[in-house]
Amino acid sequence: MRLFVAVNLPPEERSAAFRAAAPLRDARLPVRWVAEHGLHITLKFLGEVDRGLVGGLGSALSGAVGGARPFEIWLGGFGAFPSLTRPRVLWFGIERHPALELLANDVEHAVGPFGFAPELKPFQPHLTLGRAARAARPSDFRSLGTLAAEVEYAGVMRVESVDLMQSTLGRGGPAYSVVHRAPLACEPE
Ligand code: 2AM
Repeated sequence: MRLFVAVNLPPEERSAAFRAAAPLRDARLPVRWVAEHGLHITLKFLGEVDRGLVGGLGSALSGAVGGARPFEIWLGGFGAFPSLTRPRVLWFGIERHPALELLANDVEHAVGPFGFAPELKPFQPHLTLGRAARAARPSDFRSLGTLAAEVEYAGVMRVESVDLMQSTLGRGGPAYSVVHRAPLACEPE
């Protein structure tokens, strides 16, 4: 099964982010847009994983993040990887927050013993809104700078859990489901 580790948004915030990205979707760019329910912050992509590892991965994640306190992060700002002029991934940004960096680090340590190598690239938290079509050319995105200026979004959310997610690829795009929820420490100090 295809797995990844993510922070999911509360439904109201997910909806607000999706609505804020409407001017981009309306512009008919050669982009495969992520459906509202598919918006999430990826902490670690695991890829194809043996089903037998799910229980162990879930326990390891719970153990790794269970000591962290819930915290709030700000979302907003539109951008693209690698750039707005040659976009492959279009996103809303996530405030750089030490607690989120630590959480991503905890996740790396939790999954490492299962054979998942740490990311070589620095963690750049983002909310993927869409991915450029394979055949898209840079000239298709000439309007993106102007459009970006029209997009207004500033959100805030509380990070209370880390989720082990399954991605099932289908014709209408991937469907995501939570296979294990690892809550951050909820009890008062
Ligand atoms: P993204 O948020 O940066 O787009 C589920 O497929 C998630 O795993 C996606 O949201 C994507 O993160 C990430 N992902 C998918 N395929 C990947 C790959 N081959 N390498 C790294 N991350 C991937």
